[in-house]
Amino acid sequence: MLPYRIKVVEPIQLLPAPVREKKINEAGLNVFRLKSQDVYIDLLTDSGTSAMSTLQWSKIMLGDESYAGSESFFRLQNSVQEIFGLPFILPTHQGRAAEHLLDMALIKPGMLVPGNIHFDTTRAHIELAKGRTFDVTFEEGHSSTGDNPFKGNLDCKALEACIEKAGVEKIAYVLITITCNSNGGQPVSMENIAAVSKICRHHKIKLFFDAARFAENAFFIQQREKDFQKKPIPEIVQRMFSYVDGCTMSAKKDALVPMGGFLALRDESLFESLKTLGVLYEGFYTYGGLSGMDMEAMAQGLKEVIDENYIHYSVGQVQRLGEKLKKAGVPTVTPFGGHGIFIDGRRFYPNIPENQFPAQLVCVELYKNGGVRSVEAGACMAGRNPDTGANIRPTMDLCRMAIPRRAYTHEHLDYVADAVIETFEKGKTKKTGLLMTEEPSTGIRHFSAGFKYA
Ligand code: P71
Repeated sequence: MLPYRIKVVEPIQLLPAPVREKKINEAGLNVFRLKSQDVYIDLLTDSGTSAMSTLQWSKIMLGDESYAGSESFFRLQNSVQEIFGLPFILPTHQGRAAEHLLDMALIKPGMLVPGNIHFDTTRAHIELAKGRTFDVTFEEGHSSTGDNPFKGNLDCKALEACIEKAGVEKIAYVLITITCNSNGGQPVSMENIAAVSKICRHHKIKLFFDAARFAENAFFIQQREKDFQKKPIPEIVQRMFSYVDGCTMSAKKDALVPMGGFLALRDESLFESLKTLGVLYEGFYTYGGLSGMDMEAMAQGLKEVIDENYIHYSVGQVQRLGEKLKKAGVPTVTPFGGHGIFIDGRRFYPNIPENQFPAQLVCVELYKNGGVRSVEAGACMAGRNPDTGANIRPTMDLCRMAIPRRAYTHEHLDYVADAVIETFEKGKTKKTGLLMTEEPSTGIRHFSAGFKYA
C-alpha cells in the first residue's frame, strides 16, 4: 500500500543516448562528476535525497534560529530521547561530523575499532585519529550470494579473539553499523546485538551504533527474527538501543532530511567532553552546524521513519526491484538490502579482469543505457591500505543502486529494472573494463577518480 500521495513534483529529463555518452566521457567515466541535470533517475545515494512530508515542511516554519538554547534543539532532543531512549544528544551537520567528534574523544594512536564492515567515512575518521578498524563481520557477510537473513551480524568469536589479542585497553570502542551499508544494506539481528553487548559489558568496552539506517534494521528484525514478528517497530528500536552506549547518526538517511546528523549518548561525562569538541568543530551544542529548521525537520522525520506503513512500503520498493532483476538472472547481493540493490560486478561481467573495475563499468554502462546513476562500492571505493599504499582488494566489487525514500514510484523503478537488464544482456561478452587514470593522493578517491576504457 502506497502510504502517501504526491503534492510537489520535480521535473527530470532523459538526455538522448549520444549526449549521455558524451557527458560520461567528459566526466572521466566517474558518475560523481556528472551534473545532476544530466541524470534521469538518480540512485547515486539515498543520503539526503528522500522526499520530506507536509508535516516536515510545516515544522520548518517553527525553526528557532537562536544561537543558544533553541526551541528546535529541545524538540529534536525530545524526539531522540523518546525514540532511542538515549538521554544526551549533540547535533552535528551530518554523520561524518559525529564520527569525527567521537573518534577524537575516544581514539588514541594505535587503538582499534572492531565492527561489522565500517562505512568509508567511518573508517577514514578512525584512521585520521590514528586508530585502525578491525573487521569482525561473520563470514557469510562477505559473500554476495546465499540467503542468510542477517548478513550484517558480527562474529562474536572473532570479536573476543580481537579483544584478547589486542588487549582491552587497545580497543577504543566497538561499532555496529545498522544496517551494514558496505555489504549490501544487510541487517544485524537483535540476538547478535545482545551478544555483542554482553561481550562489551563484560570487558567494559563501549559499544556504539552507526545508526544511519536504524529503522530499516528494525524492520528486518520484525520480518525475519522469530521473537519479534508481532512487535511494533518503535518497540524494536527501543530494544535495539537499550544494548548500546550511544550512536552516531547520519540523519540524511533514516531521519528523512536533506542534511543533518547527531551523536546520542548514555554517558554524561562523555557527552560533556564531546560538547567541548563540538563547539570547536560544529558550533554551539544546541545547533551543531544545523539551522533550527534542519533540527525541526529531523525531529519530525525520526517519528515518520518508524511508521509501519512507511517502512513496509519503502523497503518493499527495494525488494520489488531486486525480485525483478533476480528473475532476469542479474547477479545481485542476496538477500536484498534495505536501502538499495547491489549488483555484483564480478558476476555481471565474468570475463573482465577484476582489477579492471567491473562494478565501475556497470555504473558507466547503466548511465549510458538508461541515464540511471548508480555508484561503485568496490575496488575504487575501497582505496588503498594506509600502511602499505597497496590497493585494497574488497571481497565484493559492487554497483549500488540506492533508492531515495518516498522519491520514486514503482514506474520509475520498473524503468530502472529494464535498463539494468538491457545492460546485462549487452555486456555478457565484454572482455575489458576500465583503468584508473586520475587518483587523488589523499582522502576518499572515488569522488574524483578518473578512468579510461582498457
Ligand atoms: C551513502 C552515504 C553518503 C556517501 C558518503 C560518502 C560517499 C558517498 C556517499 C553515508 C554514511 C553511511 C553510514 C552507514 C555514515 C555515513 C556518513 N553514506 N555511516 O551511503 O552510509 O554520513 O554522509 O551524513 O556524513 O551514500 P554523512
